[in-house]
Amino acid sequence: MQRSINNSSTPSIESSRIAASIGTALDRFIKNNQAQFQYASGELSQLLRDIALASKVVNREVNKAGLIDLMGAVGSQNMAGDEQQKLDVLANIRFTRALAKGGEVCALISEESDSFVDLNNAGQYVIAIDPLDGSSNIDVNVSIGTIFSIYRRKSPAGTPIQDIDILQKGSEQVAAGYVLYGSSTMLVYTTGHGVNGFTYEPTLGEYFLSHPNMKMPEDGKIYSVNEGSANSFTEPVKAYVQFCKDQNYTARYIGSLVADFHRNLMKGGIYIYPATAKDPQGKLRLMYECNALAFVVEQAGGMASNGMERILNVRLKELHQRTAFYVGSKNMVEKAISYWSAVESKTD
Ligand code: FDP
Repeated sequence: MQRSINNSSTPSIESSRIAASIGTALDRFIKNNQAQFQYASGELSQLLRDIALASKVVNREVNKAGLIDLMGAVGSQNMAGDEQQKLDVLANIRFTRALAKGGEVCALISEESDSFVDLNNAGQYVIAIDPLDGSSNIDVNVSIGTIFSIYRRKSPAGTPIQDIDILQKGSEQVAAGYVLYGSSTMLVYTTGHGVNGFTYEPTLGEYFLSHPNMKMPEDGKIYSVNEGSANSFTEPVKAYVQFCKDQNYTARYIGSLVADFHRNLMKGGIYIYPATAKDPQGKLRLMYECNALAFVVEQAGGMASNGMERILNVRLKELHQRTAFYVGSKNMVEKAISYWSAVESKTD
């Protein structure tokens, strides 16, 4: 008997169980959503592709770090005073090179460079990047990440870069995201229209949409803070951490910001890096760590604060400015910062 090719029992190409769809490739997703962006010129799309490409190269190097001489320190310190690891330096080179070649970026601010790096003066975008975050975890095969923030320059293209281009508030970001080099590698980003997550398929060499329109649970039961520093926490932080224990919350702290953030985004939770005696302003950097994650978390329905103020409203005075950071599920962050308001009202 001859079968008709129009037989209605024939599964459609989209829903076939024999060859399940692997999802939308990042390139296609960027192209399909380009029109959402108010400066829909394709430049931001190209910039996101450049970041994705560099992250694939870094991913390759992270994956074989134990086999070739890529582990350990290079013997120098970065601007923030952290010992630079070989992979930190290498990731910085990979991202800088990809962004320089792309031509869309006029200035790059990196954790690994003292001042901003001039790229293409005709470029419309400023990028702040932590090429490899969580460096203390590199040598021990624990998840690490890349964090990036993208701003549109304010001065006319083709003129010298000015402070107004560089020192923009987090609320002025046009896109931000992170790459997590974990049990699988993921790229998560927002352009201000929700958050989407892509998983890297190494055999195809491509990211595919795996987590569309990510939403953070409003509540959670995970708290992430380095309790080894608890003796030097301020009273409001001590009181909130005690509250978490009284609620029987689960403590989870990897010590890699991107990994801790990503887990809490998926499951609901709060990450805190408060001011401590060692780091009175907090340890994390506003420009290339906290602003990006604050933009992502707000777009996913969560919240980010320095304890007093919304992170995205904090005024930036210098490139490597540090801040205290409370980020996560909305109700949890609100609860944590309510301990600050209690202290303030007592001292009024
Ligand atoms: P690292 O110093 O290893 O680069 O960005 C700094 C950071 O890691 C974050 O990724 C991490 O969450 C935090 O510092 C860990 O700091 P502590 O070791 O002080 O907890």
